[in-house]
Amino acid sequence: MAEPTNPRPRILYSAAGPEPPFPLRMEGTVISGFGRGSKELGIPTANLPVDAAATPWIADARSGVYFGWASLALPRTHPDASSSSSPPSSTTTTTTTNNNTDNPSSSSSTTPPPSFQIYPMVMSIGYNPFYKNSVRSAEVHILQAFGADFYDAPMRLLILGFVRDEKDYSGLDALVEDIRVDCDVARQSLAREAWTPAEGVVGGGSGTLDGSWLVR
Ligand code: ADP
Ligand code: RBF
Ligand code: MG
Repeated sequence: MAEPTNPRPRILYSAAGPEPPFPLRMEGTVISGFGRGSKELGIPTANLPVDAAATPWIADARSGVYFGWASLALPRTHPDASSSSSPPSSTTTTTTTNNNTDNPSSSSSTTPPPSFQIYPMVMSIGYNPFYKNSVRSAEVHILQAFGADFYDAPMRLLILGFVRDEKDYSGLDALVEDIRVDCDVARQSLAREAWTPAEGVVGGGSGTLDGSWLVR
């Protein structure tokens, strides 16, 4: 394919920041999806349960592609887990055996829960017409490579905008090509100051968006 083909705009909405009804929030634990090999296509998607009791707005939400920020509380053993909030444990075991005397906030041997880290994301909410699903799914592609899976991790989403309606395609290549463009749209739209959280974004970058709910 020699032509630059896809004429879709890469930056959506005003530089001034998200517009109502956004931001929308969603949270849950990462579950197994349909097992269709999204990972092999280079677009793994972390699935969340679609639960109108926990996420009231979702029942009326337009099906389609959205973008925003995801936060993950990765277990300490995960290769991409944050190291800033806790000292390395495996290399400092020479003289101490599980004592917490240097940590006044910890009264037992339990370690504090992992902290949330923020990543840019693009997601689909809908029936995936290419696969003709009968139940609605919510799946999030985080715009970063991970060293390991993170099933069962707590995930929060701050959804900031709508990209497009979901579509059917004549083949998998066309679907994947459109998702690649969605990723580009998300990345470029989120890169602006008013669209970037003030704190907690993995790999740096900070803006003026209130992303405090993602990390608390
Ligand atoms: P499933 O059908 O179980 O959702 P996928 O092929 O969509 O399988 O892979 C999803 C899993 O891949 C996620 O649950 C997560 O553990 C892992 N994963 C690794 N990298 C990413 C990423 N960048 N975005 C989303 N999930 C990722
Ligand atoms: N599935 C569809 O059937 N139609 C779509 O338009 C569509 N768009 C998607 C956009 C994004 C950003 C993502 C992450 C997924 C999308 N999907 C869509 C879901 C896709 O079919 C699913 O992730 C498959 O598992 C990919 O193999
Ligand atoms: Mg998935």
